[in-house]
Amino acid sequence: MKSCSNFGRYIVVEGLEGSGKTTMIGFVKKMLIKEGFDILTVREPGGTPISEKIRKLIKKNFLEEKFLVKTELFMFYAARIQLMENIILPNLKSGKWVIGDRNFLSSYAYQGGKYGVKDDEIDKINKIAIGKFQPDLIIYLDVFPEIGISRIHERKSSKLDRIEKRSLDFFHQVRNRYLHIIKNQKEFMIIDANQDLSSVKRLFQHKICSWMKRLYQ
Ligand code: T5A
Repeated sequence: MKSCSNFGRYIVVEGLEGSGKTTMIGFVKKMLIKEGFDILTVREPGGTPISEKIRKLIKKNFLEEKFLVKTELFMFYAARIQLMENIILPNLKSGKWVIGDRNFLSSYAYQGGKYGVKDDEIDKINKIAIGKFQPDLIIYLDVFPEIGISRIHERKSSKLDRIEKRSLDFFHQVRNRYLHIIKNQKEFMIIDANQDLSSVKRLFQHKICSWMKRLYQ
């Protein structure tokens, strides 16, 4: 893919709830548009009519039936396939830059681990869904679950979705998974997102700019 010089670039931002992904993506989108880039932003799960329907279903609280982790995994991947095939890949092919709020690393972090699906099983699904496709850059916003979740509480007060209602232990496990699996990615950066908003923005801008300088050297 990278051998085709007219392809766009795909940057993925990952992190726990309240790590500031959406905020940082909005910020960097504005910054890159000012620099003359054609930017598309997408979120997962979501971004197409079918994927948005799957998103609603995944977030809904079901009292009458247990939501199994394997079901979740397949639903996230179903939404991802729709988004990749119908939106992300065509836009990259036309030269646009795409910034994604989450991608496959979220599945490894949230649906994998001790109580989830084994990594080698996720690998198989991942291969069927997206093959060898890799983002050009993954930025992980590292926040302590206590801080991230308290930001979400402040924002939404009482209305938390099914996943946000999980225990702090669950989010600690997700954070540990992220910190472990990100190191196997080709091009990644970790940003300390526990700091105040303007400090995180400064760090984010600095990291993106230094990556872009390397890209165009
Ligand atoms: N999921 C997703 C899986 O389990 N597996 C998968 O494969 C995929 C793709 C998605 C859910 O699905 C799960 C993970 C999630 O539980 P979502 O609603 O899209 O659900 O949730 P998130 O992606 O986590 O989005 P959030 O909006 O919850 O978090 P963000 O985007 O990281 O945070 P943001 O930018 O919206 O900020 C939250 C609040 O914090 C403030 C912001 O102003 C905002 O109010 N804030 C800060 N405040 C102080 N200091 C800072 N540095 C701040 N940064 C942000």
